[in-house]
Amino acid sequence: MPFGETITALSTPAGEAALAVIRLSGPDCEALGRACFGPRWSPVPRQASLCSYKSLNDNTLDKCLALYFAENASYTGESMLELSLHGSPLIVQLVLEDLLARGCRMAEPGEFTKTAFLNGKLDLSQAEAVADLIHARSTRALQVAHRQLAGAIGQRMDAYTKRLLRVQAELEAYIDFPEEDLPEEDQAGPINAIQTLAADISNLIDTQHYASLLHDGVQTVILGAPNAGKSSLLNWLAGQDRVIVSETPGTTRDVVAERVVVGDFVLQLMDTAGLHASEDALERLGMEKTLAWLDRADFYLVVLDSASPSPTLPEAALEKIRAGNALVIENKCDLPGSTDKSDFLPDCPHLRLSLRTGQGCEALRQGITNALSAGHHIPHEDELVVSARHAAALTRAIDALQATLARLSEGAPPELAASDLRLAVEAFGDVVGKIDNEAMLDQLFAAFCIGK
Ligand SMILES: Nc1nc2c(ncn2[C@@H]2O[C@H](COP(=O)(O)OP(=O)(O)OP(=O)(O)O)[C@@H](O)[C@H]2O)c(=O)[nH]1
Ligand SMILES: [Mg+2]
Repeated sequence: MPFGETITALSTPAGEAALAVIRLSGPDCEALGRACFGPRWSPVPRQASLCSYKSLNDNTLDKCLALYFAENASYTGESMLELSLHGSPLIVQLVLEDLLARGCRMAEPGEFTKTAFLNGKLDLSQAEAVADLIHARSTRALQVAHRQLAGAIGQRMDAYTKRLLRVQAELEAYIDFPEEDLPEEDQAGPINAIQTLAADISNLIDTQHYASLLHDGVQTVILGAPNAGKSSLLNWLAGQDRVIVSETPGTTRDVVAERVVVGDFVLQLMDTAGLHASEDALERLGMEKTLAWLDRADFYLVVLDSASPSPTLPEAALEKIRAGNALVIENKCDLPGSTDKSDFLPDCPHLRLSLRTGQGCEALRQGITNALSAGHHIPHEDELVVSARHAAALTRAIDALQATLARLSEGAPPELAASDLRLAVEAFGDVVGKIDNEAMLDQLFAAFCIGK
């Protein structure tokens, strides 16, 4: 197998398209190119050349553009070849079959990026950013992923490590100069430095919730009494007639989900069955589902019919709404009997509008963004945002810093206190992937798509 160490995969979506890109990475991409395009092919790195792809049995499979990357100057760090073929599923299949016949191996999901990580081209937080970039659904999510891909998290971990090493050096100085010889303000130095560092790390950990809102979307439950206009709200936000709207109360019985983008947020909207006292078994099942969804929600849109008396929602639901983040929509303000409902859930922001006439609806998107921004810690654009995995490692760092502080306050010898700091440095290393656990790496990269 001459090209046994070369991996390959289709890097564009399967199916008919204008173009299809097949990627190859391995030590012998230049020789492989010559085998497929003819012995005279001599690529200039990063310059496309028009080539005829000939299979092992000498059939021309396609005319394609070949882009060659030299070892150490490519995404993976190995030599690489990218073939832009005509986007025919048959051509793709024949070319891949031919590459496998020449000894190449199909890449695992995320294997190109994993190779880049293993060759030191990306740290782990940057590799994760590649997946985030591909899956980003809002411009803010893109911005966060771009920043992470540029290495911002790695730089922050380096800065934290430097701060810790300074503290460690100061503590080691105490080993040489016994405590009683040092002025008090010098003893306070390392303690203050550790406390400030712990506070900085804790602020960074707080951004993980926002990261999950960005990546998984804001789980948003639309709830209220039957007929209030919940399904009308979902349709308005989705910009289409996604769910049935009718004057019959109890129209919606199942939970219907729809993803919409509102400002910087992606909302996973859940339209639910109306909440009220009902003897109907099917309706009661629907309501049980609604209540179960409330536990998993990040945000509540409570819809009221402002022309009817305020609804009696189950106390369990009201408790969750009060403790959470909600916006009350006083709908049907076009009806003559409509009255102000600001005394219902008075601590939540309210909007008065009509989903039928559109009156007041222009404020809806901004109202949702405002309510979400008020209820969640939204990092400033310049702030770093970390994932749950990063936050878990950073929490270990904080634990180590607290342990150091405790030892220092107990008057333990400085060398003992300094030894805990090493654990914090290791935790910073875990964030950027100085990880030697093969199983964990496999799990991380398995979440990528094939060809990335
Ligand atoms: N006048 C008026 N009618 C509205 C407004 N919004 C919705 N409706 C009407 O109210 C009725 C119920 O609307 P839906 O959106 O189906 O209400 P729902 O809360 O989903 O109802 P259920 O699924 O049965 O719980 C429909 O006939 C809508 O056309 C509004 O702003 N003004
Ligand atoms: Mg409905």
